[in-house]
Amino acid sequence: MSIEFPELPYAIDALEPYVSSKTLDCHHGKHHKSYVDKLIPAIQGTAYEDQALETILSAAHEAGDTGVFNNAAQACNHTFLWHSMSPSGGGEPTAVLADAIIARFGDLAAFRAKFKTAALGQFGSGWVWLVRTADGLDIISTGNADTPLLYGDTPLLTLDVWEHAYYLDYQNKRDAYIDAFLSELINWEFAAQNYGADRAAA
Ligand code: MN3
Repeated sequence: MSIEFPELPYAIDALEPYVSSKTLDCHHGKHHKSYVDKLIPAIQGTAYEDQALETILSAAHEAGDTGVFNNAAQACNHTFLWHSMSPSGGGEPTAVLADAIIARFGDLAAFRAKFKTAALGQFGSGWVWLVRTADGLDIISTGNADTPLLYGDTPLLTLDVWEHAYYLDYQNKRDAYIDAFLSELINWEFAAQNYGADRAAA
């Protein structure tokens, strides 16, 4: 069995006051854990058992195996989310990623505005992503457990806009949660690593 419930990459209170320890305790310790806890018995003794999460979610999606897909994709999406935020986040991207942001969006303020519009515009539960496509950078939103990995895009970073991600701290003010992510938490270093890894592979 290759699937495990991962630790957070920082302390439970490290994102205070923008994401409280109460939220992280519930979001990581209960929501994320429950996706992993449901996935493990569902894949035991199946062809998925020893595969990587990314392989499982793609294969389950292809096979129309919705239960396995939802739990595998959500397990994957949440691990990616924790790394998309950092206690030393915010600020500006550097080097090649900064150039790519400017080339695609004009400037960082325009990137933030477009990301925020996408995050506010996602009706109901879902995710907003900065991705690298065949044509360059893009911002996309996906519903429920859906992930850009299904469409051949390379995720650079993501924000969870399910209500469970922000309701304890921001109630219905999704816009304030998005602003805090973009100005204080966004992990440009992680995005740059994903961008660079993709460039190296291309
Ligand atoms: Mn979530």
